[in-house]
Amino acid sequence: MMVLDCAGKPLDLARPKVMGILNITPDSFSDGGEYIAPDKALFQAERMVEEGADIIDVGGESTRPGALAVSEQQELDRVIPIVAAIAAEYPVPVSIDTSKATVMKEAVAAGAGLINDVMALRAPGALDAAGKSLVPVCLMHMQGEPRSMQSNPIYADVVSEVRAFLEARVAACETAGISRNRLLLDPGFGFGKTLDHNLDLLKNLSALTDTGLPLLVGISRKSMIGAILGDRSSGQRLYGSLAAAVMALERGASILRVHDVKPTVDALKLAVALLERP
Ligand code: 8Y7
Repeated sequence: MMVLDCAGKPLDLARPKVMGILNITPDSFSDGGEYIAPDKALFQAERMVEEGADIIDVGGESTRPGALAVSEQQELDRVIPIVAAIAAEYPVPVSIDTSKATVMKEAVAAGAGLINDVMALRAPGALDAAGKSLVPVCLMHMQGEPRSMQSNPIYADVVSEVRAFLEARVAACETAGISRNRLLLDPGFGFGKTLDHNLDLLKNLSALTDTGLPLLVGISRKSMIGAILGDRSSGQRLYGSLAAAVMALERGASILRVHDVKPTVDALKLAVALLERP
């Protein structure tokens, strides 16, 4: 059975796992120079752990379409104290959501047990930093870059192109000395994809499982759910997100990255009870 070693904290993927999202990004009322207070972030982390989160994903750079880039120092200042505090306080692994080599290095030094990179280690120095870290790495597919990725994404066959990209990144990792047993794959819902592309990927998610690498899926509250529900705002996408999480699980997802931990844990328990029934 597949058990990942996340900096000394085991993550057993025999059963699906829930990754709770902790964004340390400026709140919308600030001028961009501020970010959420550490005590608020830690309170949210504690709440997610109590609700049954198996991993806490800490991110300091918004990857939303059109989001502004964050400087390295700004990102470090935001995330490192939070990573250190959560890693020390709770038994669950902390995941660092970053594309920057320095942030990977510093976060792992502070106790992070997993690297979650939406750039799949394509940024300068990232392959080397992740390789030296010895923690598992999630490689995500993205077409284009966050600033412009949603302007006109085009694929001949989204499923096979995402798969080919991820396989190429796995090969690049292996060449850099990162062994397969440290890697997870993610199709990157919403990253350079139209609604149709996202639906094709979810429907055919199981086409990505035969690499043998675990799949991580992030669909929680994404615009594909808002679009299907009819222009629904992000706070009104919970029930749709739960349905999508269960369908991703049925199609082979091992880790679900979500905002709403408790509802997702409940939904996945029901799905597991059915899926494990002979
Ligand atoms: C994903 C992600 C985001 C995802 C992985 C959002 C950081 C956008 N989405 N990481 N990050 N997979 N692995 O809506 O789908 O949460 S940010």
